[in-house]
Amino acid sequence: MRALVLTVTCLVCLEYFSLLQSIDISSPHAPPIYRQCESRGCSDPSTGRSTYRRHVLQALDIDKLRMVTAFASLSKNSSNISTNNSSGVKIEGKGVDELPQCPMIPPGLHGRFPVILDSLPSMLEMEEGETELGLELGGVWHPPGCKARHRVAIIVPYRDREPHLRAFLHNIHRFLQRQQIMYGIYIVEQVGSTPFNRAMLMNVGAAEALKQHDYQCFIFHDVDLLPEDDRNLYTCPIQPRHMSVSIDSFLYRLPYDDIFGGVSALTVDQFQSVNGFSNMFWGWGGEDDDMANRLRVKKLFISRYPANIARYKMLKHTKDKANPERFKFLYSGAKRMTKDGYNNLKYHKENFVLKRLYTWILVDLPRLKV
Ligand code: BGN
Repeated sequence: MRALVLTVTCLVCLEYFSLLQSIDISSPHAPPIYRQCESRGCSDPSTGRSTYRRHVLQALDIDKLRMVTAFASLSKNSSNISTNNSSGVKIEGKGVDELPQCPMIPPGLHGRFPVILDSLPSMLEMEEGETELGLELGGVWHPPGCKARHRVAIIVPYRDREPHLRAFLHNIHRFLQRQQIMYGIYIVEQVGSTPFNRAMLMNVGAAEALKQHDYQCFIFHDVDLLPEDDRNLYTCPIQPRHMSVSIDSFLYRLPYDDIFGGVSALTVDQFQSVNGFSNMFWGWGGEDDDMANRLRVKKLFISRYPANIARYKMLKHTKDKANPERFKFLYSGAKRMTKDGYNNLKYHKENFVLKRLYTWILVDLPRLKV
């Protein structure tokens, strides 16, 4: 039996590594949306050869992914470690720290899945059905049966978009739970009718989330974007990651190389090293570009999943008024970086509620001088 398990594991590993190899020779003739450009450019000037790369998750199909994890748990069981962890079965009486780590590749992923937008329940109905999700107050969740590899705060700047919030909550919890991460959802709402300050709300969300839990990773998330593929893991890699690569309303194409808006991931350390977001962008536009500039100053690079995985649906809404001052603040951004951001953040917390599906933070934002 042992020999059989060993042979099968070896075969699976061989297949896995051959897939890893195959990502380097991905066809340059693939449609552009399937290709990823390396940071130094799309072609090598000396040879003229394309330097496009594909990502390993793109090369693996979902059934192979399942096979790898199924065999991993089979070999674990056969070596008498009786922790039925990757199946999502709760191990009674064990604290999170005593549990084995969740598998590297979550076993319950679906790949592309249908986003639910029709016949959404009311907020009350959703809250009542929460028991099915097994959330802690504040919309916090730990995977049952294993210790999460990632502790992630999902931070959502928000104002006056209740239908979007319902659609977001209805889809996002199930999506995140299939990824077996520990997460909390933070809806940061701006009071009043002064121009929306998305970036400052994200700074507030980061500050408040860190007061609640020992997070490692922030995902900054627009409420109107819904992921379509759960291989788009909500974790923080070594480099910052722009998550919303291909959006239906942009015809599933990246508008420009440095875009960092929509949904983006930064480790807590990366976020702190760039002093968070600028607080100066009131109204639509520019704050994400300013963050991209901050990352460049700190020699961090924007990484991305391939476009066929990092796919999103955008919910319909009227466009906010663009901020006429965004160009000015964008050009002078790098100079202000050390004094405009997380370290000079001020806000008046009007309300803070650990709701069943999320943590709600209502804030009044002052205009800050730098
Ligand atoms: C850009 C905006 C981004 C926005 C994307 C996608 C600006 C700055 C002008 C130089 N940038 O144009 O903030 O995320 O569009 O909508 O407006």
